[in-house]
Amino acid sequence: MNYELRITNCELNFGSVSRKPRFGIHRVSDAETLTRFIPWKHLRVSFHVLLCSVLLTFAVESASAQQSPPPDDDAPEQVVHEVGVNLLSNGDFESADDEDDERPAGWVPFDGITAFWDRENGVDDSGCVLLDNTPEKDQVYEVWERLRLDGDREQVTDLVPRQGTYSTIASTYGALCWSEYVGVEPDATYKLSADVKAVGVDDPEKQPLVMLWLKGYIQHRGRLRVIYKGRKECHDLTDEFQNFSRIYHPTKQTPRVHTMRVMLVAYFPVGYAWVDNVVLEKIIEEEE
Ligand SMILES: [Ca+2]
Repeated sequence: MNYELRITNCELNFGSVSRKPRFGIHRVSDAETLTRFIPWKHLRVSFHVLLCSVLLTFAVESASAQQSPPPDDDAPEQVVHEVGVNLLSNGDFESADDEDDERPAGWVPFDGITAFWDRENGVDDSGCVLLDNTPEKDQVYEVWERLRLDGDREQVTDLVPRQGTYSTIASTYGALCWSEYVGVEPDATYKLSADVKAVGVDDPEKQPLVMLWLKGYIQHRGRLRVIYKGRKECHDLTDEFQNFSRIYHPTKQTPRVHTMRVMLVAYFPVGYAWVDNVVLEKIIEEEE
């Protein structure tokens, strides 16, 4: 049991997105966030709960380590990728979905409150994704809950007035979006890169922290479960695009991973971020 896997399976539970954050333990879902972005006032109030959660998690992990791993009940056929080919079909956000020309192809439909298809502020005035972490978090939770229940993804136009820096979604989950799923080639090395720019709202010198996540999944009991994740933190952003990249080994420590996807997130500080030319490609890693 390696440390990264333990962290993957030990997350603070924010429960239903319609409620305020609360602490606990849960299996990883796509709604997790980093503990470091939880407001400190919540951490202080709930420290004893957090401590109990961590202790309980280690107990659970120790117990589960004694057992055989859960079966991968519907693993797809193994894939083989060509080196240097972008595995994301619309990483440059230029193509519209076949069934809805108001949203880009190749990406999980954006939530319409923290993520938007911006068709003119990408590289060379092209299309990109705009991540806006300025909305009030309680309103975002309501929208996400509505999306979960009925899939309504209309753009939210009646934003409630912002109460302050720490009442925004920037202070908890951040603004986010997901790519389509892509098969994973066993033992392959991947590079994820993107062009990123951002502007701060409360302080022009403090731009949102953008992260390029790669998440790896297994199929278990009829649903995909995250057992691998890694991120590239994009610091020192400006209003000019910069390219960021990181190398990932999704099956090195978690060999059962067979599916992956990209998650783009704009965390605190409060502001706007634009991401374009997202490239996920198999590479041949040079030996040092
Ligand atoms: Ca573009």
